[in-house]
Amino acid sequence: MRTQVAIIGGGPSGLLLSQLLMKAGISTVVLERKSRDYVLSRIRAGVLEQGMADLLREAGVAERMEREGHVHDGTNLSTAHGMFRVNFKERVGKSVIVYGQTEVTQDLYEAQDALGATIVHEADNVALHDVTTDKPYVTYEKDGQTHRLDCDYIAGCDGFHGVSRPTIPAEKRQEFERVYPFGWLGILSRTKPAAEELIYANHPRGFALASMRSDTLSRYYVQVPLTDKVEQWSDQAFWDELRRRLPDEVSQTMETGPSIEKSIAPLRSFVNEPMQWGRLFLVGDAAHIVPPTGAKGLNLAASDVHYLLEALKAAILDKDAGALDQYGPRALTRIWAAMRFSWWMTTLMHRFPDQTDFDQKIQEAELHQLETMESAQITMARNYVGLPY
Ligand code: RFL
Ligand code: PHB
Repeated sequence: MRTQVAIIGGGPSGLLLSQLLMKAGISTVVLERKSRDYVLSRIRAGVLEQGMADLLREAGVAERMEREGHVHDGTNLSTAHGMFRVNFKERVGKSVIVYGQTEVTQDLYEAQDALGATIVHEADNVALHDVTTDKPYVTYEKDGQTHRLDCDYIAGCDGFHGVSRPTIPAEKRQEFERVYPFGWLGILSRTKPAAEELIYANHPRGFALASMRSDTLSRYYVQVPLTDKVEQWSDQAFWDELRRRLPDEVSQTMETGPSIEKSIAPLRSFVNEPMQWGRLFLVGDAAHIVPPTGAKGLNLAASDVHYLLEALKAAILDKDAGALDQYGPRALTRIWAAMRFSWWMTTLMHRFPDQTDFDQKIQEAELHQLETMESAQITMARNYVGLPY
């Protein structure tokens, strides 16, 4: 088989890139390790920046998002002294859209089907070859047979645990990492959301987040020690803990019910540099991870897709190969800004096991600034709604 761009990974990065390239007249093949049902069963991000929403519009996959997504003009922050709101619309004139990653992925699959895309699911032992030559190729196994895919370029969209990043020799790349000493226990439930907008809560017992997917589907998280196992947490124990950490007025009226999904995610900040190795380009979680506080992961994957799309179009359609070298540096500037914001918001909102009384006071002072200082709110709002591409 031969294609112009081989895409490793059929998550949101891979599918969005494939969709946009195909619309530009560039051929793609997507190789995904899991089944389609498995990919669509993953519950992940829920908040889309305007830049990502615009990219979905450009890709022709925004119809359901426009219909079912909810525009949020601000967010709530809860502290020991009560709750306050940062009004994004008022501070920076922009909003975010609450629409699940699972829905985005579903919409992308349907759009790809409509374009007749080639997406190989359950592709095992994907391996990248000759990526520093002008004739790279990919091999994989499917139904017990080995296949070869020849291509001009490879996009590594295979997430944090994929094969693309380790294809770059260890001595040719650098990893920047911070691992946080806690995780997020999350549940999805068929209940009315606790509030109209998200609530990020800083509480002495630990962080909590009240989020949602729709008017009838809620997503909640509580900070837990890394040693906790999901089996230890009954639904009742989760709701009790969440209630303790959210403001009383919210806890008292909050609807609870059986969880549809429950899982623990570790928190980490991670960047791999460079993002390009010969004709291989890393995109999304394959190149970087942010802690979910701040909702930047999926949105960063989208901005990577935008930069790589521009570079591949210039190289393939306009024969401007130099544009490809600009992909990594352009993407990384935005990635590090989002790294800083996600790290800041994680540090501001969580209880750290080794937090001293001094650290605690600084956290409180910073929250107070955010509550009372317009310039602090502008900075937060500008980052939360997404920096320009
Ligand atoms: P993905 O989604 O991990 O997709 C990678 C795909 O590659 C496949 N794959 C392989 N395929 C072939 N061969 C191999 N060897 C392969 N290895 C892996 C995988 O099966 C998979 O299908 O990466 P992608 O596309 O870069 O997308 C990134 C986003 O998924 C991620 O950044 C976000 O989910 C992060 N995130 C959030 N981001 C936001 O912008 N807003 C949020 O509100 C938000 N909340 C979250 C989140 C992530 C979370 N978890 C569980 C990590 C909340 C949580 C709890
Ligand atoms: C979510 O709804 O899953 C979500 C929302 C905001 C975040 C993280 C996760 O910061």
